[in-house]
Amino acid sequence: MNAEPGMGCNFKAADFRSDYKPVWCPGCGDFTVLLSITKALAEINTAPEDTVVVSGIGCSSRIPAYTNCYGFHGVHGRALPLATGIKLTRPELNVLVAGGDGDGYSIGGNHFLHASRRNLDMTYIVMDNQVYGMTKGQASPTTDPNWEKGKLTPGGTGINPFQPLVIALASGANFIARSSSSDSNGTARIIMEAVRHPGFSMVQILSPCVTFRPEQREWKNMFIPAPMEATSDPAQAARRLLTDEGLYTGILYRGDRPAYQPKLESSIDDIAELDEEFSL
Ligand SMILES: Cc1ncc(C[n+]2csc(CCOP(=O)(O)OP(=O)(O)O)c2C)c(N)n1
Ligand code: SF4
Repeated sequence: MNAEPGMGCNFKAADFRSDYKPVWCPGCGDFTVLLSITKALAEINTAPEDTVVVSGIGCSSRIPAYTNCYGFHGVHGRALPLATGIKLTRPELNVLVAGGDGDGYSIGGNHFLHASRRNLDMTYIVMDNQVYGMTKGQASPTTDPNWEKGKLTPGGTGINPFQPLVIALASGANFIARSSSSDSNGTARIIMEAVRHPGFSMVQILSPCVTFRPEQREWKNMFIPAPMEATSDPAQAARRLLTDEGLYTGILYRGDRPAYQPKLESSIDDIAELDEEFSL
């Protein structure tokens, strides 16, 4: 049931919430991200069954269970390939992929590169808390090199953090945005625009882990709305992303690359046919 905005159904954010109560720690930024996702879906005005939310493993990856949409809580780092399969076979669905920085940039890093490159029409929401929350506080790819409290990295990792938005841009993502979970309406607007923009949309949401990175409570005062409009020039976007110290929020790049959506010629119904084809 697809409805054009302003016509037919009028959904509320609550229509996209399931009855499951989140088990996140009180104050975790992921609560607000969930709220922003549901607000965005209500604004897009398609029914819950027109969206599928796919995740890997981590605190943030619990999100599909808390929505009323179709959901797939997959395995660690494998949300993007799952979502790719779903989008290929059910192109009419809105596909949202949600997870953490560990899930998406460590074990899932290779999938992140190729999902950006492939540019299927989906939205990737990464709740970046610069730590592995679920496994109790190890450094992740986006952790600052001097963070000394990581259990496996006393004294800090000493390694420069991964720059997800720069890497998404270089790999071919068609829409790039940054947001902070402390701004639920701003984040909802960005998610809505990301879903509407064709191709692979990358949304980094700085979402504090108050348990293992309590200093991130200060994040609500740190991020600044980008003082310029989104650019469609990748070279300009790269320059901005490399020089804004990760502090600007908003839509930072809107590309115009056509989304990739190959036509599936046929499906193999009989598994025995496959067995025969690949038997040695
Ligand atoms: C193959 C595999 N390796 C490791 C784990 C253990 N593991 C579960 S969640 C997680 C990290 C989660 O961190 P992140 O993705 O940043 O999400 P957060 O919990 O911070 O939201 C790890 C390493 C696993 N479940 N499966
Ligand atoms: S451990 Fe951190 S990321 Fe996980 S629920 Fe608690 S505050 Fe959120």
